[in-house]
Amino acid sequence: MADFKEMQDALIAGNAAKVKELAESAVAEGVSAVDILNQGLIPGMAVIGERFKKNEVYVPEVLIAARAMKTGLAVVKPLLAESNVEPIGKVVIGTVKGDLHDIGKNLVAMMLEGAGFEVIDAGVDVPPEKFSSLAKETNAKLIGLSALLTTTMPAMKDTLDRLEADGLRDEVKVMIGGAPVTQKYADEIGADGYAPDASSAVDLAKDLLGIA
Ligand code: B1M
Repeated sequence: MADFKEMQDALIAGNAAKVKELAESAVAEGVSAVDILNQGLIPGMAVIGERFKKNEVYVPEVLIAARAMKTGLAVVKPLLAESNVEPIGKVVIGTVKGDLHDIGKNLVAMMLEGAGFEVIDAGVDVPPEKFSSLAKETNAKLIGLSALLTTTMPAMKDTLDRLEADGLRDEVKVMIGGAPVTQKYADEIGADGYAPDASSAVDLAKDLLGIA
């Protein structure tokens, strides 16, 4: 029988090989993708998120756990597609134009995936028009913008302006983050929210989309 506690513990410890093995044997036993996600992988990542928020673990542990989470997700992803499980929400995320930093953005993307969101990762150095066209194509109602340089923060405002010009601003919420970004800056440029770290970004994404 699938041992979800063992799966959570392996994920929290960042043991990707063990997570893969446990997820694969759960699949072989006929456990559903939803149960593997909701009872094994997501609660494990939630523990890491809470510990990260309280400074009980740091970026390296989170990245290692996130990699283990990704390994588990890769095992269940094909089953999820088959069982038509609806994601809780869709997010387009990327690092803004001119900015190549992606470690924080990737962490936010992984935590969102871990919380059940479908994440469309636009990558780095993403121009405003690309965010806008991706939101339109995918019908995502949330865009996440990451910037690590003070010189690239204005590209966040440019992206909001682009969404406005494309008539999407009322339909799409925009959350922003990255080391130099602040709540004050989010208020100044009219973003819908700011998150200081990856687990707060998950809470904010749920808030903005009205997900309990
Ligand atoms: Co760069 N770099 N870098 N760099 N780099 C910084 C950002 C810098 C602060 C270093 C310094 O001088 N002390 C400085 C910026 C100064 C400033 O603008 N005020 C800087 C500079 C100047 C540069 C270059 C210009 C250097 C040069 O070439 N002269 C250059 C720019 C390249 C470019 O982007 N065009 C450059 C290049 C690079 C590398 C390529 C070498 C590498 C990036 C590798 C990569 O990302 N693949 C790099 C790195 C690694 C850093 C530091 C050391 C670490 C950044 C990082 O990954 N942190 C950084 C110094 C620092 O931050 N202490 C620095 C770990 C990561 C988990 O944290 O990204 O903050 P962070 O993400 C957090 C939160 O911010 C938040 O959640 C994450 C997890 O908690 N968050 C969000 C992030 N995005 C979010 C989005 C959200 C919500 C929350 O919603 C959507």
